[in-house]
Amino acid sequence: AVDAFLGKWCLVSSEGFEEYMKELGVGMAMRKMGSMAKPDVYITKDGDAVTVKTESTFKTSQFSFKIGEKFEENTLDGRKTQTLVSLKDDGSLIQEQEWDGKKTVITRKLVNGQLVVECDMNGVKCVRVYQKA
Ligand code: DKA
Repeated sequence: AVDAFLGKWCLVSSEGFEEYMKELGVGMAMRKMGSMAKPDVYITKDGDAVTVKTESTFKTSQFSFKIGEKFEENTLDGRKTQTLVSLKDDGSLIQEQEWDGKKTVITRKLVNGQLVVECDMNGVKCVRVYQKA
């Protein structure tokens, strides 16, 4: 279930994020702020609705979803995407965002008690690790 993901998470490492943002089409000014930000991520659940809130000095935003139900997401960088989140058998959460004929996939999994976020856009990958607060 999604329960293992619930809680407050703090970014501890990030690799390839600048390149990933570039591939997404994020402009230079926002890439700079995105690279510097050390966000806290709050994952909460209310019934079967899950909310992921990302809080940083630069920007705070959140999205809510139900597993397997498509929704419209407004991303941190201002894209409006059709998003589907699914839960794989191995326990990882797969977030697929589609917009303008483009697609990116964000995978969240728990590894040794840390939240590992892997982003992939056209094969350009980024890995961000969060520690439980
Ligand atoms: C994360 O949760 C990364 C999620 C991807 C964000 C993409 C756009 C950010 C632009 C500032 O750590």
